[in-house]
Amino acid sequence: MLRVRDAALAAVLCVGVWVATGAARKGAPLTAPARGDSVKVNQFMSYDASAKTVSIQLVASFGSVNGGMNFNGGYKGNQTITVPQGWSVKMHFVNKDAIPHSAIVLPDKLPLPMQPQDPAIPRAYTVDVTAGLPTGGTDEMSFKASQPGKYLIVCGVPGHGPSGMYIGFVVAADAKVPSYAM
Ligand SMILES: [Cu+2]
Repeated sequence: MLRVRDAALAAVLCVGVWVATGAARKGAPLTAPARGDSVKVNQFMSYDASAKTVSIQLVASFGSVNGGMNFNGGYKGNQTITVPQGWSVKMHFVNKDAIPHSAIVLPDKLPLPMQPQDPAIPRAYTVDVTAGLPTGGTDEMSFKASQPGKYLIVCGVPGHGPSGMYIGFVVAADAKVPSYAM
């Protein structure tokens, strides 16, 4: 008897929560969440609009696409991350491949250099850009998206960029929030 009543009570509570969250969602503005609210764009990106910070997971070799020469499964620019001008970017790099990889932000200009030297945005590169980070290696890039323009996130290990290991990165003056096109 008690069990049945508990189940009924749980059902009532569930409906109550469902109605409450539905109502809250309906009334919440889409572009201006409260301070500290993290908005998840996809499995690789979330942001805080009031703090103007975006957090990006950059997985070198996310699956076997392009022979593992990819970031988050993207290669040859077929994914594009867009960040509003003036926002702070935190990019968490991890290498899931059996061979070393790294990351560096370069101007959107092809052909890519065989061995990238300087980043297009200050501090927008991982440690060991040329040698690459080993399997399981991680690093965090923190930089400001100050200069609007089109860039590429490229692997800095010699030959990997020209082999297609790059995705698009845009700093947009007219974007309100970050986005991730794939
Ligand atoms: Cu690489």
